[in-house]
Amino acid sequence: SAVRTVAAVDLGAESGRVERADFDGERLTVREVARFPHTPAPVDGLLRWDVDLLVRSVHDGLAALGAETAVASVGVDAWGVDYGLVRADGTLVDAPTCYRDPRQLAAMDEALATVGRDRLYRSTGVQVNEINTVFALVSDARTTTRLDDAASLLMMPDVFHHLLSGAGVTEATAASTTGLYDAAGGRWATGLAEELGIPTRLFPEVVPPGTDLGPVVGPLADGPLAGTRVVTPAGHDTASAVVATPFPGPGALFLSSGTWSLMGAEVPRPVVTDASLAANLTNEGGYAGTTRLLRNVMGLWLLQECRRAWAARGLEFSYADLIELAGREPALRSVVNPNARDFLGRGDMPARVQAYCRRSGQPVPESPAAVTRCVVDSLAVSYRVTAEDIAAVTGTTPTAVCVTGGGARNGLLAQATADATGLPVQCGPVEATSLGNAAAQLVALGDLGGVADVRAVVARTADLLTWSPRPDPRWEQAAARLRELTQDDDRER
Ligand code: LFR
Repeated sequence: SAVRTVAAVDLGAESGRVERADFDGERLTVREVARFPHTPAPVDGLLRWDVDLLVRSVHDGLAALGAETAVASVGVDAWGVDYGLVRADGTLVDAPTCYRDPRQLAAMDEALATVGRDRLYRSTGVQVNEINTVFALVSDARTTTRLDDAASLLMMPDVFHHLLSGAGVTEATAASTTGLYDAAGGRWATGLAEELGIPTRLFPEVVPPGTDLGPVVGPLADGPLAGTRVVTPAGHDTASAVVATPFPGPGALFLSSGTWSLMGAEVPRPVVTDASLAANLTNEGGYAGTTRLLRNVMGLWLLQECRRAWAARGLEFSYADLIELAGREPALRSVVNPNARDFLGRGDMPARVQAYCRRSGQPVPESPAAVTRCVVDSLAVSYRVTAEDIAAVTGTTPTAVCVTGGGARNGLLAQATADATGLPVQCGPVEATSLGNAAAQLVALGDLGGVADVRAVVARTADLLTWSPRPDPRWEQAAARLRELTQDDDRER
């Protein structure tokens, strides 16, 4: 049968990709056309993304794909929370800032002092997290003039959809990461914004994933992408990953594992209760009106930053090397709270892990192997605690964990996750985000029926590997230790 080709642009915090997605009616495959590492750097006092590099790379990747085949549509997903400020004439005010700027910590504390945790949570359903857009905007409003010139705010995927189609709208899953969008009400939390001094004129119209934003415009329209539509997928990368997560059955949790580990349950509507507030579980928008009830766990960022620090000292390790070395270390000597503020910013990560262990009276991991083991164990224990919290908040016992993204390749972490949670851990596909992005476009084009169809196709196409839990009471003790450490960390704020 005829093959349909769409372009999935997936922008992660470490690298961006332009993927060619082909659907032949049976199988959905993606192939990388272009990949471009990128990194934020300080400009004019703020940590910012290299948006020019991203724009150029997306353009070149799409041009290359268009030169090789007809592309029915293009859609962009990206990491959450960051945004571009757009002037009335459609140009960006300046380069988008990065959520790892330390300014966000002070802004969060200010917002907590102004309106309180309860108000922040209950008006949006979003966990109170330093990285949220709301805190960047509080900082913008109080310490800069960058909002003065801005007519609207577009989330990162929308910035690219805007360039490609001219449409100045925000896609709902991306909006749901801001901490300024009322998940249950399906509208911007304008009252909260006003109390925080954030101008509500910035909030654009919100559209659901799968919206056709029009034809490609500009230089690409005159050549390789003539006739190509711009169709927004679930713009938040994690939401796209969940679209293409092949859940083996009811009660399975997703775990999108990349720079961050996003672990949660797909639920029909937001859960905003005393228990979810206490657990600080977030309600992010999902595909087709679903809610992703999840926790952000700091994720492989910890290892990415360790690798950067070791490389700076002349020690080059691949992930495979580190995993292999760590596998020979004894498990569970020390655990850290991956979500401690200590680890959010950039800088010498091994030293921060060691300092945390020392401060909390645990053995200090010295070698790269021991530090990696500590990180892997800490992530696995965090997944256990998260699974327990989700079970408590939803009243549903989890049945499996489905790992997608680059972390699905990490066998040591997968086995540790199975052992820690006591659940089977299904790994794959690694490219879930791009697959989910492409699939939402294919549904909009009428080639796929809906999310159940998508997951059946993905399950059929992907190589999935399942890890079985090995009972070991030490994980339960480690979970108790992590809960204590987390309480201490929160108290110190
Ligand atoms: C994953 C992700 C997370 C979001 C974090 C910051 O790439 O989008 O879901 O919380 O990055 O944007």
